[in-house]
Amino acid sequence: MKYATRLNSFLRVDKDLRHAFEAIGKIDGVDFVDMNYPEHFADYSVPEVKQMLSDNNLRCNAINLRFRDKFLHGEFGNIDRQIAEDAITLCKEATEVCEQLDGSQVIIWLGFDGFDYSFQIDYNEYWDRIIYAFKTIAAYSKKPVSIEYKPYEERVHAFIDSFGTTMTILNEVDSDNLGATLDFCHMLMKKENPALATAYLAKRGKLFNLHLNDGEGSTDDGLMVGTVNLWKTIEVMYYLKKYNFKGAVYFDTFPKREGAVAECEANIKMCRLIETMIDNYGIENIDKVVLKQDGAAAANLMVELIAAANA
Ligand SMILES: [Mn+2]
Repeated sequence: MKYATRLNSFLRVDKDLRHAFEAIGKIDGVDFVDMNYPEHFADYSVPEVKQMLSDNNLRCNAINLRFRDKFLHGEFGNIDRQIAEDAITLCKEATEVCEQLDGSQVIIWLGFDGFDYSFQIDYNEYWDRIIYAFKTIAAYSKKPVSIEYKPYEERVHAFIDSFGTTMTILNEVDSDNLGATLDFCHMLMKKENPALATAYLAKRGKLFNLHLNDGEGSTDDGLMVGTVNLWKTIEVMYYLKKYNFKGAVYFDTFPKREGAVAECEANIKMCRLIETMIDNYGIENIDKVVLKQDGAAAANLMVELIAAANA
């Protein structure tokens, strides 16, 4: 499995991108970084970023859209049509930057598209504008584009709030260039079982990216991988391996009090342990248990997986 890490974890104290790349470049097991657009391109040009990545043996994974305050009332669904068009333009620019950096894809999380009150938006009108935007961007982009959903935060209700809404949009846009990015914490917030969406999308080649982290489920805690919902994390990893996920798994964790390097290394250590567990036990052997639809057999599998970690 390939791993990517979160740049902002390393920019918390020292804001210089160059130093962040140097620190990440030294971490064993992380070869990719995700970058935010336009946020991470304020101090260095795209060619300079490209050079710094290569100097540190790093590759660009995804370019993540970050919409600023101007989009407070919505991105693609903004009542001001010019602002909605500007949101699309920003996405188009991000796809060009992704191309120049040879990144894997562009991820669009619409933090402001949504509503806070009943009767605040016309859902069908809003829906059509979201579809129009994704159709436009997917057709324009030479790189794959994916939707990252989150049920709430910044809005009380995000418009694209769930696996179901995301899938309905993907089906309606119907572009090979458009897929989904799953975020483990976001799925917990929605009370979804992360492995279900992972299995469905990975089997169909629509899982463009996976954000691993952990949390208690109420908010986007960004805790280290596997520290709260270990079995759900192992189940997700099983489906990634079963369906041969080719992307880089991204650590979307937020070290607030921990050192960024130590926190990233803990994520890698946890992921490697999970990989060892699954590889030693064998995907086919897990398949056999899963096909039984037997709760006790599932519990026994968990005991055996613990033993398999040290086999
Ligand atoms: Mn995320």
